[in-house]
This record gives sequence, C-alpha cells and structure tokens, in this order.
Amino acid sequence: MRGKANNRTAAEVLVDQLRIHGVEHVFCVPGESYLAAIDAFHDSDIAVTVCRQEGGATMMAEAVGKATGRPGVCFVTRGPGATNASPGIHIARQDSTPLVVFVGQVARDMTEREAFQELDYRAVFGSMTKWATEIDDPARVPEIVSRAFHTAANGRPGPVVVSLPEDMLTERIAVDDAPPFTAIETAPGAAEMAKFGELLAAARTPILILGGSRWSQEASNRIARFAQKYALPVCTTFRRLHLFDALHPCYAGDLGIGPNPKLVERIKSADLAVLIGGRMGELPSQSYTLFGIPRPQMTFVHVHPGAEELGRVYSPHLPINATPTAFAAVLEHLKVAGELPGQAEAAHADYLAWTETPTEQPGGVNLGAIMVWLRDNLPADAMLCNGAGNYAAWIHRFFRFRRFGQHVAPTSGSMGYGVPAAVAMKRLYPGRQIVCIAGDGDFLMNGQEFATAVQYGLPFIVVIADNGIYGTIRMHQEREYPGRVIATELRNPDFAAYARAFGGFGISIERTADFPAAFKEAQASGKPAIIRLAIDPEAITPVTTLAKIRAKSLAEKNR
Ligand SMILES: Cc1ncc(C[n+]2csc(CCOP(=O)(O)OP(=O)(O)O)c2C)c(N)n1
Ligand SMILES: [Mg+2]
Repeated sequence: MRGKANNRTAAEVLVDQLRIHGVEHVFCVPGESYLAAIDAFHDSDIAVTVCRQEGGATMMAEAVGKATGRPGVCFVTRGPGATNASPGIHIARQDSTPLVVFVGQVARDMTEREAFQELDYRAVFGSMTKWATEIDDPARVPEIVSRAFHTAANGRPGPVVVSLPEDMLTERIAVDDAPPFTAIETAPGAAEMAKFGELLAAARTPILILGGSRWSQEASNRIARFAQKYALPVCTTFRRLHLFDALHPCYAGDLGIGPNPKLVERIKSADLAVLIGGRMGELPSQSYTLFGIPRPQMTFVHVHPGAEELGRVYSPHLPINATPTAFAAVLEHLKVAGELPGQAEAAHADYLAWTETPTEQPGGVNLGAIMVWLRDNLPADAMLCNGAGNYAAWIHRFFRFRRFGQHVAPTSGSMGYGVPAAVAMKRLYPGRQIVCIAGDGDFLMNGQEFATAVQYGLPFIVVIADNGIYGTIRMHQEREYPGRVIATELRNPDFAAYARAFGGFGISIERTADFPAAFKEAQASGKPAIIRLAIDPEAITPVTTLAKIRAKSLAEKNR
C-alpha cells in the first residue's frame, strides 16, 4: 500500500482502494485509455488476469461476484472495449450479481466532441446497471469507488460502471483512503417473523422456494435444518440449484426449463409459497403461469434483499425485506406452533425418481449418463460452469449439486459464459476441480479464453456437447416452423485439435463408455483440456427428439 501521501496518482489511489475493499483479482483487456491504472497494478498484490476479449473478462469478474458474493472487478478500455463488456454487465443485472466495471474514457478536455472511441457511459449503461458514473475529480476517487462497492453489493446486488478519464488518472493528489465497504445484511423484524410463524402453522401444503443471490453455505444449512424440523419441501429456482443440497431429505427439485411436472403440481397446489431471495422471473415461474399476478392464488411470502423488488411483480401477503443470509439466521430459531403436515419425504422421493437414471437417447453418447458419471465421480468441492443451450438441461436434471457455489452459470441464459467462468474459478480456487460444460455454439462464443487458461496454467476441463447445431433454436424452429431449417446448422472445427493448438489437451469421443478414461486422461495431462462429445442432434432434450417435435408440429398444423 502506498499510504496517505500527496504523491499518489489518482490511478494509484484507485488501485489502493480496490485492495482496501478486499479485491484480490481483476480481469482486463488493456487499453491506452487507462494505462495509468494498469501501471498501478504493477506494484500491487492484486492478481491481474489479462483476457482475449472484454466479454470474457467481464464474465470472469461476474463469476467472481457470483461465487463470492463480493463485487467482481474488471477493467476495459473505452468505446469498443466497453461495448464488448456489455454481456457480462447484463448477466450481473439479471442474475443480481455484484460487479464493478471500470472503463477508460477520453481526457476531460476532449469530452462531448465524440473524440476517439468516446461514449457517454451514463447513457450507454444507464438502463443496464444499478449506477453508471464518471470520475472527473481525482480527489473523489475514494468516495466514488466506495459508493460503487456499496451499490454493487447491497440490497439487490448488480453491476456498476465507473468511467475513468485518462488525464484524471495521471493527476497527483493528496487524499485519504476510504474504509472498506460494508456488506449490509438486512434482517427481518420480530413482528414479521411472528406473522410468518402464524402463516406456517396454518398451512397444510407449504413449500419453500430458494433463489437469487446473497446466500452462503451457512444460510443454506440453516434453511435445511429448519425445513427438516418441520418436514417442509424445499425447491430451487432456475440455475440456483446450488442453494440447497440435492440429497437433503427435504429437497424437491428445481424450477427450470422442463421441470419435474410433479414439482410444478406441488407448487400449484401449495397453500403457502415462501420465496426466499429470488424474483421468480419468466423461467422459474414457467412464463409467469405459476403464481397469479399481482396476487398469487396461495398465501405468498416473499423474502428479498431489495425493497424495490417486493411488490414489483407479485403482491405478497407478507413481504419481508431481508437478505437470505440474515433471514435464514433468524428463521432457524423460529418456533412454529403445532404439527406441520410435512410433505418433504414425498417431494424428495419425486425428485430422486426424476433424476436417478439417465433417459434413453439416440446416438453413441448419452449426456445424461455423462452427468451421472460426473455426479458420482467428481470430488465434493468440484464446481460446474456453463453457458446456455439445450445441453444444459442434462446438467440441471442429472447432476446433483450438494454445496453452495458449486454451480456457476447465468440465469440470464447468456451463451459463452462457461469458459470465462471456469477461468475465473480456477484462478480463485486452484485446488478445486473445475468442469465447464458447453454446447458447440456456446463454446465458440468465448472459446478464445481457452488461451487465457493456457497462459495462466489453469487445468480445468471443458466438455463440449457437439451436436452440430444451435440446438435450442432448432428445437423452437421445428416447433414453430417444422421442416424449415435455416441458420441453425453449424460446421464446427475439430475441437480436440483446437485445444492442442492452444497448448492444451484435447480428445474427442463417440461413445459414452469412453468418457471416464478420457476424463482421467484430461486430468492427468495437467493442462486445460477439451473433451468433445459427439452428440446426435436428434437428442434434443432428455425426453424428446427433433423428429418427434417436428412430427407433432406438422400434425397440429395439418389438423
Ligand atoms: C449470447 C446469446 N446469443 C444467442 C442466444 C440464443 N440462443 C439460446 S440457446 C442457443 C443455441 C445454443 O447452441 P449450443 O451451444 O450448440 O447448444 P445446444 O442447444 O445445441 O445444446 C442460442 C443461439 C443466447 N441465449 N445467448
Ligand atoms: Mg449445439
């Protein structure tokens, strides 16, 4: 730390502030617009990861925010760097992830002329962030960075963009550092908990639904102990499966795309739904069909860290403005009068039956069987990262997440997320086995970050489900426009050779039975690795084929 001296540049003050706020990693693509900040990292112990594209860099930072609950940080240059960064910013927005993105800016005496790569970041990112700002006065770096961290991390977390005029960064300044930001755990009040206890005691078919961010392993454990005491079924929302141990006797499954119909029935017939942390957006709510809007049909309790989220879509019978972590701490001590009917056992049996055995699939490689192998063979602290595509349906259905933070994937459904997330997780947790599951389309959206993995010696394993199509869109195409295939077919590179060209390990397999040996070979290589799976494009979901979807759609159209 350079300390309080009047010989620090604003850039040095900025980097010192990051350290004070607890930042250990930053991700960047360099640019001449913020050269002074890059230089300030030279003498800092913050680990810098230089990336190949700002989309990757921002997704890495977002993944750090997701996994740790503390703001992930990235630096990108002005104009094209900033616009390339937008997917990571959008993910942080939709996924309620704390993220602070620093963007280079033209010098203060050139603004408003549309100088080289100049953009107005308040306007460009205004609707995507919790706050977008520019630092004009070097003396205000500590204040604005402090606000950026508080804003990103508290309430409903989200992205903040801070633009840094080039000449501001090089100005020397005598200024006091700001203290570390405070994560504010908003706790429920006694009256709210008493009311909640009454609602639970009166309920015959209650269910808890976990989602959103601001969780912790301890919070998950506390919910689990409370649920077990009263035999309450607990489910998770889309891509939040890691919030509850899949093998806990109260686990009822996840509300994603193509959920267990028995779970959907259970929720529809519940007389009390308790949504903790989530927003119950389009995907988990099954296109807003599960709960009446604005008034859900059953008694609805909504616990959320953002006050503005309560009553936004659903008008709850009992809104509780609290973080899931603070709520769980109080909930554990709540005494509920009388006997609760306790449907946990039946709900968990439904979940186990739904996920136990891979479904039959056309083709040589059964992705369900691969997921079952991974769930049985990965170490308990392994992490799975993925982006978007139909291949992810097999992860949700067959991999059983046991721990908080074990799944790092975008609820926003952004393709190209898995490889950057795996880079970030391996940088953070070098001792843990990190596996990225990707589609062929999905992988190539940020496959260039495989070079970053090789550069930093990050031996994670990418499993590419290569079906030669943008499968999700082809599925929708066959349903809406059967037989009229356009713009969904892909001619792919040799993915195993791709891995080797980058300096990694690559292998391609055609049969499920070859996967364990390939996985072990990849592990033994000690390099970033790609295992390419030859997936039959007909195997479009765990329960149906493209041909069946097309035939059904044609039959309906000809009726
Ligand atoms: C950034 C982005 N672009 C486009 C889409 C729309 N989209 C959703 S899934 C998908 C296809 C995914 O293809 P692939 O990764 O090969 O997986 P598959 O569905 O074939 O298993 C597309 C294009 C998206 N979700 N995100
Ligand atoms: Mg595909």
